[in-house]
Amino acid sequence: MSLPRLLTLIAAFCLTLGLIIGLVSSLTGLYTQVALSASPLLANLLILAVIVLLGTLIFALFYYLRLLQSPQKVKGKRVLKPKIPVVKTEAASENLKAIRQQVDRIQDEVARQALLLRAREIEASMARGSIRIVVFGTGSAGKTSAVNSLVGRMAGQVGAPMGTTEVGETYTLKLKGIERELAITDTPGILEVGIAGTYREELARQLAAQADLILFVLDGDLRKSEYEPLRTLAEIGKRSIVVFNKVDLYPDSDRDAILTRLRERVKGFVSAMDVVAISANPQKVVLEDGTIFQPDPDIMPLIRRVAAILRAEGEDLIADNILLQSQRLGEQARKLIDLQRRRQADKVVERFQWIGAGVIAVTPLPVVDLLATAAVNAQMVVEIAKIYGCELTIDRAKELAFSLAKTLASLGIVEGVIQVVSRALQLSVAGFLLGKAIQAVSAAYLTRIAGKSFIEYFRHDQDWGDGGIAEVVQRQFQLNRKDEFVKAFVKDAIARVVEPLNIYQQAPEPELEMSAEIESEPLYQQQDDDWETHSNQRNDDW
Ligand SMILES: Nc1nc2c(ncn2[C@@H]2O[C@H](COP(=O)(O)OP(=O)(O)O)[C@@H](O)[C@H]2O)c(=O)[nH]1
Ligand SMILES: [Mg+2]
Repeated sequence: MSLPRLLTLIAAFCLTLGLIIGLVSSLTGLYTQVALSASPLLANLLILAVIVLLGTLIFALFYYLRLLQSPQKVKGKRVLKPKIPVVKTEAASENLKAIRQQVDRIQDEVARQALLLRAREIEASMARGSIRIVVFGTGSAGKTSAVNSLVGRMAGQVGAPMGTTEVGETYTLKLKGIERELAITDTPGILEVGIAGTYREELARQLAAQADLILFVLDGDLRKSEYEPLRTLAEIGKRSIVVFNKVDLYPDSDRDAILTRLRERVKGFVSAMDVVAISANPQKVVLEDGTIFQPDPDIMPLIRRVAAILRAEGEDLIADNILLQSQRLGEQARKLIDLQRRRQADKVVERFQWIGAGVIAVTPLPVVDLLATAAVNAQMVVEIAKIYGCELTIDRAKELAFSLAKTLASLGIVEGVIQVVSRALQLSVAGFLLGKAIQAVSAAYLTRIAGKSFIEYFRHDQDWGDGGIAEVVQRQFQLNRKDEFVKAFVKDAIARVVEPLNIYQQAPEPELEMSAEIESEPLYQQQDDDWETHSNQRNDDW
């Protein structure tokens, strides 16, 4: 506390004390005088009255002081400007900031621009602050009619054939008691025939996914094709009002029965209150005297429900939606980056698989288990890691490569690969080259499995997941052993590895004869035996 403030406090305290002492002494004097001149009872009453008066004065003083200090609090909630919940919008802003940073890493220019555009749109809607209502539902259910009635003028063309509304059209309107402006978007319907309809349906779905509030228009009982999108929208966190339109076509009892059934069907994701019945553009009726009468639209149940929801939850709906949009965009950016990285990493794996095959082709290995070690190249691990933004030392890469090679051997995958490859090669490779070719192509295949496993590892922030390294490697082996893939792979391998071997075999160089000796043994059979002993031994080690 500052010195002047302390001095003021002391002075105020002394003054108050002086006043109290003065007051008490004058009250005592007064009391004595009245008690002596009149009666002691009267003196007591007088003192009581003075004390009550003083108490009231002090209470009034404190009350007004408080009023002066916090005028907003006392005036009540109504005077406060509507404010979007801060935490959610801040989270959304953080997401958008992170997205901008991620976007820089996306090489595909078109995808990058699309993401940036969407981020700007989200920011703009954050700044604008209007509530976005999207009218969605089956074609010809009466979406455009509902929008027209809501907007109070002929905002769009209303017609019987499906597909009148080409693109999402937006109108702005104000509702009594709602401060924010409402932007209401009419969409093309779902369930339209033909390709153009499918495109429009996709557009409608996108618009619905961006809404703060959805008016899901039906013209009867809920069909399966309507149920699915309605539930999906609820699952992604969208608030929907189910609007049962064209009720003028039904007798009251049927209308009530349909309404009850609708509420029953959407139970669990749309509350009963949010299912309303309207007639947006009722049919003309011919009266008994032959005159034609056009009934007025009846959309009050819808207006009342929209107003009630927006009053109670409008701010939350906006904030939730902005957060959801930014999260979805973030997800999209992450997927794009993942796809891009995976393509780059696949290229690395492909390069190393043929390098490995080439090396083994000219120098086959005497022991089959060594194949795994030879196939998992530490340099490949370093390069994949780099694509995923991790700088690995070559020693760490060697460690990782070794543990993966050990896993390949211990799980029987080396043997499995040799079987797959030899079956595929037997038909197309000449007998004397078969052993060499099997080893070379198997090395390529093992490199591929190892590489793909490392991609999974780095994709998940250097984590092998709950099942550990073994599960990842097994899965990659299973994924890569599909018939069509093996055929294509072996065909490629023959062109890249075996055919050059053939040419080379026709003009052998003296120093390479050693490897020919190894190869002359029935390599595949022998490797089978080797595998048994080695794998058993390894299983014990683990
Ligand atoms: N009887 C009746 N017909 C309606 C009602 N609302 C719309 N319609 C008719 O349904 C057809 C399709 O309406 P429209 O608003 O274009 O449907 P949208 O394709 O969902 O936009 C038109 O012929 C409308 O006149 C209604 O409340 N009652
Ligand atoms: Mg329409």
